[in-house]
Amino acid sequence: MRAALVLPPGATSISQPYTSISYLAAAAKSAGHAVVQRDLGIELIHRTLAPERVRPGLEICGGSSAGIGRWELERPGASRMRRLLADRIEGLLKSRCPDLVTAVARARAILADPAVYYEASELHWAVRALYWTACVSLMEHYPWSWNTTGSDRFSLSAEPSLELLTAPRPEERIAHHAAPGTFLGDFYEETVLPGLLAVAPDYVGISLSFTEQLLPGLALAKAIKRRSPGTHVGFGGELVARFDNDDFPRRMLDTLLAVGDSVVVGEGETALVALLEQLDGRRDLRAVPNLITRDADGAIVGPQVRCGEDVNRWPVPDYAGLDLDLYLAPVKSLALSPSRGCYWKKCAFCAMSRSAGATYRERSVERFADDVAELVRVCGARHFMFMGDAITPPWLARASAALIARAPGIVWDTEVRFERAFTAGILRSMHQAGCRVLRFGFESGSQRVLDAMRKGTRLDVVERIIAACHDAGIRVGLQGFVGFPGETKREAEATFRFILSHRPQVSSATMTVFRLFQGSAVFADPETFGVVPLGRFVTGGFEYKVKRGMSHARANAVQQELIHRYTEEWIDLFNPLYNNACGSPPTLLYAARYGTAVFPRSRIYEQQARASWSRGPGVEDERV
Ligand code: B12
Ligand code: SF4
Repeated sequence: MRAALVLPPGATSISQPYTSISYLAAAAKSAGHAVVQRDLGIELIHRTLAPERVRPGLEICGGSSAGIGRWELERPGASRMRRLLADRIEGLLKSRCPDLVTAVARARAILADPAVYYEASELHWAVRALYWTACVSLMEHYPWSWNTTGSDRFSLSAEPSLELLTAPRPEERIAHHAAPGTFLGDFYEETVLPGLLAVAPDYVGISLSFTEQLLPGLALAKAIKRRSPGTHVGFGGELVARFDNDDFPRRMLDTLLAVGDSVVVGEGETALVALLEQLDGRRDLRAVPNLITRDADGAIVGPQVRCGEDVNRWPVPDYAGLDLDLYLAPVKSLALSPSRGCYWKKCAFCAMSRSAGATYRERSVERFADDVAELVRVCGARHFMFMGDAITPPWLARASAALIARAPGIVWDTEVRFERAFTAGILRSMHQAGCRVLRFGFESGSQRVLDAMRKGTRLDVVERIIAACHDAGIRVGLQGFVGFPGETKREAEATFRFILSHRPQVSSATMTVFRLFQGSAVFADPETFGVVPLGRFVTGGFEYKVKRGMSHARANAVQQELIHRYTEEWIDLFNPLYNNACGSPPTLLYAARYGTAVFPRSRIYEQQARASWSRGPGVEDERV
């Protein structure tokens, strides 16, 4: 069978591919199928930055703020953002480049240059140049726009996808966006379908992980079906796994199965291989685990069998099947998933990965080290992000020994809990094996709040591990948030003070605001946590009221107030471009270069951050 596996546009790192389709491709190939992979996210970014697509946007701008003002008259409601775009373009070009087309070329050169990349202001300018130029290019396609949190990830606006969740006739919208003459329709028709359909795939699998990919993924399915009605189009991924589990978006399954033919909910390797076998033979789709489809009468059926993966069964992910030269970084970095599921599972705010399910599984350290060695050999990568919900210290200790023996000279980062088992000795051997950054689910600097969250960590242990990481040469990133139900402003302040008082051992941090997620313990048992759900879905969670502590709005305001108050102390901890509290290739590359030393500071970033934070709540200026 011939299969094509696709990451639709919507949520894309410019420096590295997302994992899912390369895992699936490896499994399908090992079962004898031919597979092509496409990351349409990075392809769309390149298309958007092409000179012929930047120019119409520039014409709308008239190259000046006044021009943007004229454009805005015809599209009310976005004036602040358009003004900002004009300012940003002027700021971007000032004394650097004559025009945006030159700016893009220069930015690409910086991102490919193994020396200049490590000058923080240059890196920052290059990523901003691409981002703001991509925004200009999209002006003629309003309301499509790019968002970024200032990192290396460019996301398409989530609103069109979110609106689809509640739209009365979602299929009409999908058909509209799939049609030639529209932003996505033209991209698919001109850039995607010719190559994709040239291989005459029997099956096209579309991977949906993030909300922003929903409408683009469905429009792609529609466009494929229009050109090739006989091709089986299937969906899978973390986002659709949520549609299966939660009552609210389950109705989206109707839409997925109106546009495509099947949906895999949960892990996909066994399901994909079984599906390809059935499409090639008896076509009994009921035999395919984790698969939802329609029966002959059009009723939604399945999955009849559920299947979690034996993570040792499948070969190394097939990254060589992607065009890795499309990513914009001086070295290749790849993400690997050493474990699936979470072994702790108790944090009350967390809606763990749906596709991986509740069972924690680890790949054997020998196989994992061989995977890494293979990717070094085949793809020339030396930088790796080990991704999962949480990985245990004993596995990391054993994996370090295996990596030292089988894949010397690599560098990596990963995401962990503050476990007592992280001894100085384990951390030193992890560093020896190439670990340069650990990202911790820190959450709060108040022991009472940690206990209320059922986090299972102790601040004295946190302090010991932070110091031991620093001594071992490993950078520490803390992920925290304010506004857990019942939390007071004083407790939120304690979190900020904890982080700031542990510098320089803590080299970066993120501080978000609590969201009520379906699938979390707070959502399941609101009474216990003093929460009253209001039932309305908003971006990233559900609306709620609290019986005590800070409301969501108050938590937002407190978060902004504290960031504002501590701007100077916070500023280099918080740079989203190389913030090691979130996984990002620039961070790992910088950590590999600079170790635990303070990263070079980016003047451009700091000016922007001071300006936006001093404006107070509503730090929106990276969103156009
Ligand atoms: C790694 C990771 C990232 C990395 C990605 C880096 C990279 N290059 O890959 C980074 C740090 C960039 C990231 C960012 C974010 N992430 Co993230 N991330 C993860 C994480 C920890 C692992 C993902 C992974 O690699 N899994 C391994 C792969 C193999 O699994 P998979 O993608 O689920 O694919 C399997 C199945 O789903 C299925 N499948 C997938 N696609 C398809 C397609 C077909 C056709 C079929 C048949 C099957 C199938 O088969 C696959 C193999 O079994 C997950 C949590 C988790 N454990 O999954 C969160 C997770 C995906 N992230 C999440 C979120 C919220 C984010 C952010 C929005 C966070 C933020 N606030 O900034 C941003 C997104 C920014 C953006 N819009 O671009 C959520 C998504 C929730 C949702 N969809 O509603 C998750 C689930 C975490 C969580 N529990 O909240 N993330
Ligand atoms: S926050 Fe992390 S450690 Fe806690 S339950 Fe969720 S995935 Fe597991």
